Amino acid sequence: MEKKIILSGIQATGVLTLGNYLGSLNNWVEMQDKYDCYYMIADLHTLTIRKDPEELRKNTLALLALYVAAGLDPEKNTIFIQSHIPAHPALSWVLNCYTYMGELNRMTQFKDKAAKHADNINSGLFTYPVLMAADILAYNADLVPVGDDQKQHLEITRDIAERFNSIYGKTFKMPEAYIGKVGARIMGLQDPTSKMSKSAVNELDKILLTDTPDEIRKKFKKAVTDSENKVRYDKEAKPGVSNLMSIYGIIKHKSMEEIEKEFDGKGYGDFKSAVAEAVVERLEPLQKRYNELLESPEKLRAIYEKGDKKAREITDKLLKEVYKKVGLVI
Ligand code: ATP
Ligand code: LTN
Repeated sequence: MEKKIILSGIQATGVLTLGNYLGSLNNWVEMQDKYDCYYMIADLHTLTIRKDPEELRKNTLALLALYVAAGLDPEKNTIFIQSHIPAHPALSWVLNCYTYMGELNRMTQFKDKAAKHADNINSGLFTYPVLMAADILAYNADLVPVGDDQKQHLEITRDIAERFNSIYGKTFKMPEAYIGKVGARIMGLQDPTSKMSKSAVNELDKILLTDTPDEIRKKFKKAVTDSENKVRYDKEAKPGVSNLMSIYGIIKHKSMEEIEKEFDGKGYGDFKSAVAEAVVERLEPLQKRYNELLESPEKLRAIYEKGDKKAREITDKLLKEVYKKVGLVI
């Protein structure tokens, strides 16, 4: 039987957080044996927010290094850079003409980002989901592993695909979001009612994948909990503790009940240090590989060049089919 196709990507906006890792990258690693996987660095999407050019270039290669350091095997997965594949923006243009302003107006990420960057509400920010739809549809992806916050973008991708298919006959496969049961939304350590985000201003709110063991310990020690001093999962009443339990559960492959049992009779101090140690232990080998890879840019180049080539072959074919269907001379 043919393997199902997976596609996903992350923007090159800076160092990833533990939320990005547990919500997406970690799931990708677990999928690499079972599926035909395409993982890209979404550098074109990053242009929607103004960035220093040198910083963007650096972030792009750093993110690639992080993909590999997190466990994505370049031999098993197609790892590539979005801007190196001309079919993405080309298909995105066509799809723009099959997407309504009203649909884009409903996107919560657009509203959030527009509010955060009121001085630069550019049309790229508005049509961001269409480029994302092109990323996905260009590979006939079956599944798209993302965190819960990207669900709406998957829905609009399906709407666009369905609209196009109903006009021109079956062209695109209907993709589905693949959202991990746990870790879909890791919350901030200081504000456990909103998601941990790499752009958070409060450094204590987020664990960066490049944090040192001491920084990680310090941040968990200061994580907001409650006054009950009992390790019990209750997302509404105990958002802080429940978030720490989710983090611990994913890393240790334990259910919430098992964690409650493990820390029965113990206070938050013990629990927090156990969570911190689990995270440190998980991130240490990742950081070592990451630093090694950053030292060898030629290795990184070889990885993306190989991925780019395969991605180009696949998408060129699909783009031609789309051009033909809409009436362009090919
Ligand atoms: P920014 O702060 O710049 O908006 P971000 O931290 O929200 O960035 P993205 O680049 O938008 O990160 O997302 C990368 C991937 O990580 C996506 O699949 C997203 O769903 C996932 N993700 C982001 N934040 C979390 C989180 N707190 N918990 C789980 N998954 C997350
Ligand atoms: N919008 C996503 C990044 C992204 C993506 C994609 C994810 C761009 N293109 C295609 C999955 C599939 C984000 O902000 N995390």
